[in-house]
Amino acid sequence: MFDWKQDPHRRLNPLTNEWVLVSPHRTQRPWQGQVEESARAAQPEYDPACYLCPGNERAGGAHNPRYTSTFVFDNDFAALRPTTPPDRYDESGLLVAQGEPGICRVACFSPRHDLTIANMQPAEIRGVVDMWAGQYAELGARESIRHVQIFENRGAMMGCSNAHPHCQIWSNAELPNEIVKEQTAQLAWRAARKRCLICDYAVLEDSRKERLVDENATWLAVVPFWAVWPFETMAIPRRHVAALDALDAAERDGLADILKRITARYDRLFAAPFPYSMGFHQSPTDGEQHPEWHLHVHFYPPLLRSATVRKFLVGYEMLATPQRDLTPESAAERLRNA
Ligand code: H2U
Ligand code: ZN
Repeated sequence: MFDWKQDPHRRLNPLTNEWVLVSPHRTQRPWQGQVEESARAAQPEYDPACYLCPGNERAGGAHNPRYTSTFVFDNDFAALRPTTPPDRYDESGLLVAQGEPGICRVACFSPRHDLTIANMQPAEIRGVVDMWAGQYAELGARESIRHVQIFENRGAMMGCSNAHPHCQIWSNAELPNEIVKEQTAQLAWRAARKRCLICDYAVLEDSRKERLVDENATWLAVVPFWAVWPFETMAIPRRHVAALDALDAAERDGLADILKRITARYDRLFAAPFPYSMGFHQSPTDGEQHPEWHLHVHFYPPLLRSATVRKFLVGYEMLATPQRDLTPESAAERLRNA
């Protein structure tokens, strides 16, 4: 048997059936790569130039209400439009395209421009959880919407254009690539073993502890065994629950708590605001029963070794398979200690 801490090996992501190459011996390699600008200056509580702050004007002339908790609006530059005809084009099976109708929204977490999940109060984050659950239920109830993707880009490094705490919600009729992969894997696991893949995984990680980052009574957070990004994490509800709107009150508080714990650990890791893309994977809203689906959260942060040095998915990773040097076990240990 190879040595996990020394020998190059590949690990399977059972949710996507894709492999990641792990090269632990390379963590000693000298580095002469990119050095970027460090942490951004502190933000004001209210920014008159921010298109998300209460009362301010957005592109196109709409004015935000003087909201006091969360605030959701249709994206003024929506990537999807509800009126697009869903026609299919197919030329020899080589030029295949399909019209994609959908609805895109932006959701502010707080009227305060300077807050992030890590420094919001638990009760405020609980309000955000309820907003997410409500958006999933409301958009998902529409005939034309079979998938609702809630995601947050945080930090300029992840292409986020505005520091005001917010997320995006893209909803549409066809299942996106990552959802198709995860649904296929969860269906196959259930068919073969009569159990849920993510329930089984959560029990295993809870007993091993070495990849556990944090936990509470209803949720746990791990660096997945198959993580691609150096400090990638996944938050999983302990109970088998398919989507946000099915979480009970204790689980909603638990989600607010685990998100605060994860993001606070991230910010402490390199003593700087930690950029990431995060989002929920949950049951499609296609009107079918989905007993195979287990709600979870993915955090994909780009940072590798400091607040300024990020991991790039280039070269071998673009052409062959993702690769990492730092083991998921070492990453989890560093996050536990942060
Ligand atoms: P980011 O979180 O990726 O920076 O996105 C902010 C979103 O806000 C982006 O999708 C939208 C952009 O289209 N937006 C508006 O809807 N109205 C505005 O006035 C500016 C930005
Ligand atoms: Zn703002």
